[in-house]
Amino acid sequence: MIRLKIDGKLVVAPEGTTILNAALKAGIYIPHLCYMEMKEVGYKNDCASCRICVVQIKGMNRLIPSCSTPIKEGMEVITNSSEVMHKRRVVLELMLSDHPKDCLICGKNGNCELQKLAISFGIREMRFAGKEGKHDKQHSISITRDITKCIMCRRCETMCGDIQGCGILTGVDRGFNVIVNTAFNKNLLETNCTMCGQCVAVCPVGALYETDNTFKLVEDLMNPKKKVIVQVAPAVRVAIGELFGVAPGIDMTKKLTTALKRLGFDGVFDTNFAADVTIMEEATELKERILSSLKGEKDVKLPLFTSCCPAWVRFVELNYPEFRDNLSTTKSPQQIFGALAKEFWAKEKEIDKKDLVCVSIMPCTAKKYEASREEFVRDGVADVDYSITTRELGRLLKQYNINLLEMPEGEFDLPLGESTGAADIFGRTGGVLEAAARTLYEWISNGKLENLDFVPLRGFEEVRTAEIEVEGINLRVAVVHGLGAARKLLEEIKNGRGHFDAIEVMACKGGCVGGGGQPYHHGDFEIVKKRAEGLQVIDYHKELRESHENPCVIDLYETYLGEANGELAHKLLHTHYID
Ligand code: HC0
Ligand code: SF4
Repeated sequence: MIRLKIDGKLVVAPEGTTILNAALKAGIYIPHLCYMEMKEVGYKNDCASCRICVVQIKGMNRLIPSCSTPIKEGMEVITNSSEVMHKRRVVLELMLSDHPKDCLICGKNGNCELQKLAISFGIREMRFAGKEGKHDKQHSISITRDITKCIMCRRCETMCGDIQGCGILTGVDRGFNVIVNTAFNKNLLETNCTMCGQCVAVCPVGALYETDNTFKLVEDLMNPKKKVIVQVAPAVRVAIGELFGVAPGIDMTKKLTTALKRLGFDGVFDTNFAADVTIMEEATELKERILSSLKGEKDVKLPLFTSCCPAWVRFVELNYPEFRDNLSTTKSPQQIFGALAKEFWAKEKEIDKKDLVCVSIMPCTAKKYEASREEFVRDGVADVDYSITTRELGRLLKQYNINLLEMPEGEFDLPLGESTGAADIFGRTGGVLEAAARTLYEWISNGKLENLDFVPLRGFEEVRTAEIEVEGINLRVAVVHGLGAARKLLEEIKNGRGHFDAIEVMACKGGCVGGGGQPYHHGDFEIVKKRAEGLQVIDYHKELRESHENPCVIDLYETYLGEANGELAHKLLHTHYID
């Protein structure tokens, strides 16, 4: 352990700790901008490019960045001398000198870390004349890039390269023109970008943000010719409260249903219902593939990969086409919901599906892209018309002066609002596979599973594996979160190492609870963990915790769909993947 003084306070911290971390741990705040670290998931951006975190060391005649300087025995650090304050301010003013000043219409207005620094430093005049870069805004279906706003903190580059293994974003150019960009300034959709939005989640400024669909939604809601219905993803319910001052992980489902009804939706439904349907289809698919393989049939595609994460699907399509047929053909719950709403619910309600607008609220930016894929358009009608993120919903509720906290408790509409605990855990890493395992175990054994908790599949290790024995069959399964980790596992499998029957992959660390559309966590992964725990608590408290026990799902198959993976189910609930 190293002993040092920071602002006269004795601080003890392990060797290798940076001054910044030692200070933060000791409750001494040093402002910083580019630095971000999430130890639990191996994310560390410490390029020391912004220099906001400079401090003075007694006996040294220059200021040093605290984020990249390790502590030393006997060191005396001063974080708030006049010299430090002066230099920090100059650094900030220089940074602002070439930064656009259109804060009012910026995608990060109110959430911008640079804006917060400018507020705290009381900057009122621009003393230096910088040269603002000239780059047009670049829109994609999921993410908008306003790279003139880039401050070269490189957080997105570290996220995309080190954690997601995608390497789409990198520093280019020199001087005032330096920015993080795609190769040849291509639109993200023209690159191998997966739309995961993890770069958005860490961008401190408005260089990256979700493409906003809220105004489109307002227009649809006031159009008397349209019926507008909404579905809510599992991970949204344990995060939306944060935008209203509630702790992460608190279940806001009941208040949220009322809030959505007050927005004026004609039906307020649950993606969870469709998640239970997904398990019916995906578990059937897995069972069929395993039984075929046991019979010695050739060309059975195992391991089966879950396919509900659209960023993961796009990652496989673009980077590992040889594994494309390993992806489950079952549509994601978002898309299954849309297909059922437009074909089944619309018919029941005698609504022309062309007049029905199906909106989803997702923790994810890639879901916007998924909704737009042409594979999910039938007779010129999309399953899901568009998606908005948790953050967009928070803004919309505030616009409508709907205080989530003051809402009386309500319920989802039926039948597309009924769900089991298995569906809730979809929103955390390992949940889809655990939900599938619960159902598959009972289907193969024809018995009742005593313990529904597949604990080895839980937690936040990069890869978790388990063997599940049922009726003499040994199922080997794995769970991965983060696309970089998935890439490593795929390479292992390609090289003949790692034999599995089923693998769940979620692109974002922690699963959907850590999605690129969730309230900003500002590098605090504990927030993501709390949301995951929140979903687990909901699962524990549900009366039914297995998808195949959902009474509305059972009824749907009996009265409308027929067999799981049967003719109609296949037509509506399955898809194919692109070369
Ligand atoms: Fe997810 Fe989903 S669990 S991907 O993270 O499978 O976005 O929450 O809605 O579709 O259900 C996201 C979350 C979903 C889907 C579900 C799956
Ligand atoms: Fe990289 Fe994901 Fe951002 Fe695309 S969305 S640039 S894959 S981090």
